[in-house]
Amino acid sequence: MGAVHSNDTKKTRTRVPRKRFWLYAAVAGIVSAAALLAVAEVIALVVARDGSPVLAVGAFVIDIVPRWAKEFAIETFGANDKIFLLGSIGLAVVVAAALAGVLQLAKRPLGLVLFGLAGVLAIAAIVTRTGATPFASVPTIIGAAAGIVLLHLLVRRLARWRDDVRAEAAATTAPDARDHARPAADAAPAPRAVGVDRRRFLVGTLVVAAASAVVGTGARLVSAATSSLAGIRDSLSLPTAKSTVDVPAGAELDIDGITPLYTSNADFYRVDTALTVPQVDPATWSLKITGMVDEEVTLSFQDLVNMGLDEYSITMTCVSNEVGGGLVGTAKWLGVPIRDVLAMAGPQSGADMVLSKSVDGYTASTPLEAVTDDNREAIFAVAMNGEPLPFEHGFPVRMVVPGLYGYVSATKWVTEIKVTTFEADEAYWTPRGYDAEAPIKMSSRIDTPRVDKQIGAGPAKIAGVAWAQTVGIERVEVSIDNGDWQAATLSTPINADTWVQWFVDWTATTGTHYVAVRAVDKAGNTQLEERAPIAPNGSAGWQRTLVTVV
Ligand SMILES: Nc1nc2c(c(=O)[nH]1)N[C@H]1C(S)=C(S)[C@@H](COP(=O)(O)O)O[C@H]1N2
Ligand SMILES: [Mo]
Repeated sequence: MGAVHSNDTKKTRTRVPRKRFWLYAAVAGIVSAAALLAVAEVIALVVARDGSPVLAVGAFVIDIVPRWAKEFAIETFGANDKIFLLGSIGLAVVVAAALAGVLQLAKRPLGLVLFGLAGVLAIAAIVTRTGATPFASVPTIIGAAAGIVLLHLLVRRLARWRDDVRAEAAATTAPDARDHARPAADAAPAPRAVGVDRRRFLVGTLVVAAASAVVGTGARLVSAATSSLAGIRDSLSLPTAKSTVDVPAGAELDIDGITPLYTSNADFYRVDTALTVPQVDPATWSLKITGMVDEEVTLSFQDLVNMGLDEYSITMTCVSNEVGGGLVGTAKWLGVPIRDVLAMAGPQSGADMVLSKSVDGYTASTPLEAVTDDNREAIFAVAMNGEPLPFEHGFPVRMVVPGLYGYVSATKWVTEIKVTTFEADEAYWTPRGYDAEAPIKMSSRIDTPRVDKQIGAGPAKIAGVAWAQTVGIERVEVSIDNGDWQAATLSTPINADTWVQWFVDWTATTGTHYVAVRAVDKAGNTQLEERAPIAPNGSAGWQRTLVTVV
């Protein structure tokens, strides 16, 4: 049985045409490339999710594909245009890998060089992407190393097999040698070596192919399932800001119970109409400037960030904030002026509003002038207090416009800005009982003492915050038990768009007291006593609080 078998295989192998080795070499190249990608996927899973060469190169190609090719793909394949693009990339990779295998067999180490070159190109695509982490290139480096080693080993086995076949052919020169090959087997070791090297190549290739398929798909599936956006957000590293907010000494008062100058992201109020927090991938996000513009503009996240980021200190306020309420917060935002983006599109005369649109369908109407004014720091924000925007606060991009309530300006997950008119377009809240335009009203708030917390008699501090965005707070005054208004001490202001902290010293006496607060802005307006409800354009009136001293 053994002899018969050996005779069979020998017959088969000696009939293998030479050209078949090129085919095997191409397969070895493809299999090694698959191993490269599989290893890179696994490493990416562990080290740097943004380091997947498959996704990074895919995104890179989508970015650089010329417009005519994109249009061709969309026209020809419609909604499947992305699949077409990715399929083209895949085909190119297969062809290049096959070529590398053939080259490696023909002219060592050209195939390895080609693999190395592909790795370098992939790494270039990865590290030049916005927000690439320092480790993003690691998966491709290790993957390329593994691919190079495997290509070397597999093609070496293939070359040995080929050499065995050649040696055998040389040893049996008679034209009918193949039919009388058996006696030669005893004399030469070549036939056995042919069998061994052939098996070693085929088994090695099969094992690598199977392992790559299992490991690679497994890693991608795990990555997709456990993904991804949280990881992407965590590993997003934004370029250094061109300018940062200067927080001078005295900008933050050290008083028990006072609101911190900057609200932490965790404590920042959240208001939106979204049932589930939208999950927007910065890699696929884009911003369109449409409507009454000279030329529509579409920006990717990378385009936006490439415009350069500056840091802004801005206090945001919700129209639903009651007097003394907590729907107000201050953050340091990293962003790009909206006016710079609008200028690229060229708003046309006659427009007086921008309608910002969110992925979740939410819309806000903002006066065009508020987002084009050189003196107002209206921004597309990408970061909040030193980290990428939290998902609840609009990741990856939101608007922040000083001096306007959030519902008419602070669109989260923003994807489109339509330049239009108040006459032609209506925002989400307009038919729901809120004004189409809504500047923030000056306000002041008492943070301490609190109505629900007794204090002891003796020296105490009454303290809080006050805001009059775009104008600035000139003075805060406190009246105790309807006494004279006394000026509070203010923290050193950051800018007109950021609230100030204030305090007055007070000697608390046992009993109950009424404390009232009001602010005066830098334009000389005094906060009015008269109360207004939150609808249709924001609450107003002085806050009065009851203090119990024991
Ligand atoms: N997409 C979207 N953006 C939105 C809203 C919304 O409902 N959907 N609400 C707005 C309102 S009313 C306010 S006050 C601010 C609140 O922003 P914050 O949740 O980050 O504090 O977001 C604004 N942006
Ligand atoms: Mo709001």
